[in-house]
Amino acid sequence: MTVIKESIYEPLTEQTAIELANRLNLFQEGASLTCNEIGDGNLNLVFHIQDTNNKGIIIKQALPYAKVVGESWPLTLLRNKIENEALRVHGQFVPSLVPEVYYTDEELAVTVMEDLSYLQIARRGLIEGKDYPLLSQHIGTYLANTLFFTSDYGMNQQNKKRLAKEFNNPELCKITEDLVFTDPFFNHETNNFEEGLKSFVEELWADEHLKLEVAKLKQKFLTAGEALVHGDLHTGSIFASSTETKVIDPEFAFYGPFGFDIGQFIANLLLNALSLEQDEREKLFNHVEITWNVFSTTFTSLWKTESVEIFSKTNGYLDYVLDQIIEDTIGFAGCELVRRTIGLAHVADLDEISSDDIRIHAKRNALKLGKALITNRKQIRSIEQFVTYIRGVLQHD
Ligand code: SR1
Ligand code: MG
Repeated sequence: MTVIKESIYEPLTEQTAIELANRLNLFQEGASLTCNEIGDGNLNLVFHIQDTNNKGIIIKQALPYAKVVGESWPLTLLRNKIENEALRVHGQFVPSLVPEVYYTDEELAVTVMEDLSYLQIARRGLIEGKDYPLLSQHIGTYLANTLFFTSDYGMNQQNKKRLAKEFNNPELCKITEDLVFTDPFFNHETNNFEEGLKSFVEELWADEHLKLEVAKLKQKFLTAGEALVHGDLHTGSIFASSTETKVIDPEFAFYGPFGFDIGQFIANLLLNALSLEQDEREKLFNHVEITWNVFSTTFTSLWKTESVEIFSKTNGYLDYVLDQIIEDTIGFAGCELVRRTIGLAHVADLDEISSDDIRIHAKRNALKLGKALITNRKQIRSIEQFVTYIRGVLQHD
């Protein structure tokens, strides 16, 4: 006889989230708790629970569908397990840059974690004009450590293969393959853009050279299992203050190319820069430079002191790897710029510009820059050249 195990999964409510918190004894017995559902992302429920002394926790729960679209887009609950595991693995290397996890429940697809509500989502803060002086230094450190130590340079080959299997994440990868690397470059129903962009978008769809370069970047995303990447490292996946940074939400984690997280983060800094006047953009360009410089110097020093790969000492090999990473970073950043402008899941940095003319102008710039980065990535050899190149593309706007 086959026994069919009934799933105990059901979406939490504010009341059942409090009941769960009570069962876990995370507050003093008898504490009076309040709960608000604060999830503003595309996929999950997020409950903020507090006692009367403002001690809090976060309960995050995956929904069995993509919230941004609705129940017509089913989505695996296993992403919650991927997220917990990625927080655990990355947390070994950068404990101060990820949230602490108190409890997980695979069947309920729930993660209970540290309350980060004293910080602000970096995207929102950047839109409000905050500087976050340590953001790029922290993210450069996060990227170098998480990428190096989960790669064949930083870990034993057998362990890496085992980890890569554990982080097989086909459904979430498919979302990125479609939404970042495919749909925006074709006339696809998931795209979403204003009438004022139509002629630019049609030009993009007709550009065979651009499409060939996107195909090469997609191939890299599909096949290069270089390191355990976060997989969705935009500024909405980062909590920040002037002194602290925490990377959250690694549910898209998988073994992918080194340059993917770096490119996504940099693209989201650039999307914020594009929402500003020319003379206000330098602080974002500065964050771009620092991110790369901290990443590459930290990666280099880990390579020199910690590498388990015998060829690491061979002259020219590190430079070859870093050259490849910067080229991929620039290309992936270009795809993310295009996708966040005309694809599914836009960014508030551009969408919240209230003047139609200014918004359309900023979005045209994002498309122009995205296309330029994708097609010219091989010509840009350093981060200084990269930022100079961006200024050049945008100088006549
Ligand atoms: C259907 S999911 C849309 C987007 O939300 C996530 O944050 C990822 O960026 C994904 O591409
Ligand atoms: Mg997310």
